This record gives sequence, C-alpha cells and structure tokens, in this order.
Amino acid sequence: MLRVLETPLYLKGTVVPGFGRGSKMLGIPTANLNEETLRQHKLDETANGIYAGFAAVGTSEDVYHAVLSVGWNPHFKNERRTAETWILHDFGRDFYGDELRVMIVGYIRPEAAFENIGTLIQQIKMDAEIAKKELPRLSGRDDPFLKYV
Ligand code: ADP
Ligand code: RBF
Ligand code: MG
Repeated sequence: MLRVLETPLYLKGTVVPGFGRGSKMLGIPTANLNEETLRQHKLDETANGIYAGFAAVGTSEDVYHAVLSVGWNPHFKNERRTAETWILHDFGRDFYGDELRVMIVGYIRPEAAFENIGTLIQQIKMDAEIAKKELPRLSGRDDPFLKYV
C-alpha cells in the first residue's frame, strides 16, 4: 500500500507550467517543479515513482497532504523528467511562480503506462485515497523544512 521511507526526500522549488494536458480539468491539477529541483542527487533515476507526503505553498504556514509523481510519465512516453505534486486541497486559484515545499515520507508504487487515460486517472485517485488514509499516522507535517524562510 505505502512503504514508509527510512529517510524522507525533501523537494523545494518554483512552480512552473507543465505540459498543459488539462489535468486540472480532470480534477487532478499537478504543480510541476522547476528542473533545478530535480537535479539533486537524491532524486536520481532510482527515485522515480509515485509518492505521498506533506506540502506547503508560498509564504503560507498551512501544510497539506499530497501525492506526487517523479519520473518520465511513461503513459505519455515523455522525453522530459518531471516532479509533479497534486496537493489534496482546493486552493481555488493557480500559484505558478510560488515556492513549493514537499516532504516525501511514503512510497506508493512505480510509474506505469496504462490501457487508457481513464485507467490512469482511476489509479491516481486510488493513490490519493492511500495517501489520505496513511498520512495522518505519519510524522512530518511539523517539519521545519515546510516553513517559509
Ligand atoms: P500544468 O500542465 O501547467 O502543470 P495543471 O493542469 O497540472 O497545469 O495544473 C497545475 C497548476 O494548478 C499548478 O501549477 C497550480 O498553479 C494550480 N493548482 C491549483 N490547485 C492545485 C492543487 N490542489 N494541487 C496542485 N496544483 C494546483
Ligand atoms: N504518469 C504516468 O505516466 N504514469 C503513472 O503511473 C503516473 N502516476 C501518477 C500518480 C500521481 C499521484 C500523480 C499526481 C501523477 C501521476 N502521473 C503518472 C502523471 C500524470 O500523467 C500527469 O500528472 C498528467 O499527465 C499531467 O501532466
Ligand atoms: Mg501539472
């Protein structure tokens, strides 16, 4: 279901435009991080996968549950590696250009390619259910890393 990481992974960077595939329209907006954030050695190829963690945006102190995908998006045969975070909170606005801080505490599954887009979306929604169920018992939401400095 979810494997708790021995050492959390920390991502901090600027929210940049993604591929514009309309994931927001599908109810799954994913905040893409700038490429420099992906270049840290802890996020090498072995780190590719689907994760759960805690996220904070901009100068806000609020911490939310999040699911994210790190890697090549095999379903779309991408040529660019990305880290995209779906924060499980309704912001009602965009926050391109803001700082995004994510503390990854659990591993859910490897990235995969699916029969069709509907199956991919179903799977992502199941990832979110796992995160909502497991994250409340995991520590991390008070980590100083999530605070804006
Ligand atoms: P893009 O292809 O540019 O990444 P998306 O359709 O994936 O576009 O939407 C992502 C954008 O939506 C984020 O960059 C952010 O500005 C905004 N957004 C609003 N609510 C959320 C949320 N709960 N989680 C992630 N991004 C959100
Ligand atoms: N893309 C894939 O190609 N394969 C996946 O298994 C996959 N899993 C994802 C899981 C989560 C929790 C999230 C937020 C995204 C995932 N994606 C995956 C990325 C998804 O294809 C991408 O967000 C949209 O295509 C918009 O760029
Ligand atoms: Mg996106």
